[in-house]
Amino acid sequence: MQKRALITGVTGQDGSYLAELLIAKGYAVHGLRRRSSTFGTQRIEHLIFGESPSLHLHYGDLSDGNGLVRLIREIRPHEVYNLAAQSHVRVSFDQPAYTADVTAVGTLRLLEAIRDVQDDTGEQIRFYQASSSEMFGKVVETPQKETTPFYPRSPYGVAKVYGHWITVNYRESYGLHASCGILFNHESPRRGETFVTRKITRAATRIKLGLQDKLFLGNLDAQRDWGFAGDYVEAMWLMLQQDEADDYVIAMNELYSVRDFCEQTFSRLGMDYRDHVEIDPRYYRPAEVDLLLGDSTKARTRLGWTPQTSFAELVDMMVEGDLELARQEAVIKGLPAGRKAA
Ligand code: NAP
Ligand code: F7E
Repeated sequence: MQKRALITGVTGQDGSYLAELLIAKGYAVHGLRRRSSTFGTQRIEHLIFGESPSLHLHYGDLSDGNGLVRLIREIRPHEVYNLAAQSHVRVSFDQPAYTADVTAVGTLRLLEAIRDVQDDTGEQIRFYQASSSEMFGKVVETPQKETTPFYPRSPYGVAKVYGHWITVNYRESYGLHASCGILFNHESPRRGETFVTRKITRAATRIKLGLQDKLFLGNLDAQRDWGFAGDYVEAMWLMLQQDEADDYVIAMNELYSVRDFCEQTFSRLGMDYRDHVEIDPRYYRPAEVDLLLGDSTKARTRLGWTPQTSFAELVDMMVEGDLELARQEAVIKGLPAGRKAA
């Protein structure tokens, strides 16, 4: 029998990689999309157009609980992956109530919908919650693992703690097969352009081709454990294939600073980041997360999860992707594309 999966946040970075993975595994994949005045489906166009579209999109929103119930009743998924969120930490300080409604209470609405439909049909629906290393915030131990206490430092982090614990609570209260992946930062050429890694690779490649001069950043000393999103969605799927639901840290177990990321990106393009990067205090956060370093031993031993992409390969992949975008932009602008390329 063909398995059916529902992905919320399918138009986002992780949603696009997870949809590809599940389609490759033979699933019928359904995705929740928000209505917007533009298409917003750039990351998944290859899956929804063409001769045999393999991804089925449905309008919906995590703020609309009744809509979620209707959708789950209609699709009757075997697996639900909750990737939708207001996912930007800096923006969560500007929109704290909205972030709480979508990222925290949205998770509750989805769990309630699953519980209702599962009770009615008697068919198990397995659930994945996109928890985050941001929950560790002002870390109380290093590296961070599943047992490390949470100390969130942003409205986003607080909302994710709620989403995490309500998922654990529904597992323990109602026996739902509900697992949380506590994922550390993961990036790709599809990463949103306002997250720091993509902001850096986008700007550095545009600077290389003469499309801009400067890159304005905030705290260069922040340290993160960065992996490749394509590797991390495999862990999400593995969690839902286990007999018992559980929570897992997913990380590379390696630490780099924002400055390191700048240094590596600009040097690949034959440049020195110090000639182009300037500090703009607007990008500082009211409360910063200085250091996140994961310990993913549990996922590696119990799930057999092994990331395939190194930090250097990740940077290369993102630089390549953005160099191509910059070249296209240079052509449109009539600039001698690639003139300055190494
Ligand atoms: P992303 O690129 O920002 O994607 C977020 C997705 O959520 C988008 O599809 C977005 O739709 C959708 N969304 C936002 N508000 C919604 C709403 N009210 N109702 C329905 N959908 C809504 O995020 P990502 O990097 O793929 O991350 C996926 C999930 O993992 C998120 O929950 C994030 O918080 C979490 N996470 C991410 C990381 C990371 O490093 N990437 C680490 C840990 C946890 P639009 O396309 O219409 O905006
Ligand atoms: O910032 C510093 C910034 O926005 C990383 C989300 O996917 O991962 C992500 O959250 C660091 C921070 O990611 C700029 O202060 C410096 O210390 O790329 P980011 P994040 O805040 O770690 C977690 C795990 C998630 O769950 C989230 O959904 O970089 N930084 N200068 C900057 N950050 C940004 N965005 N822009 C700058 O100019």
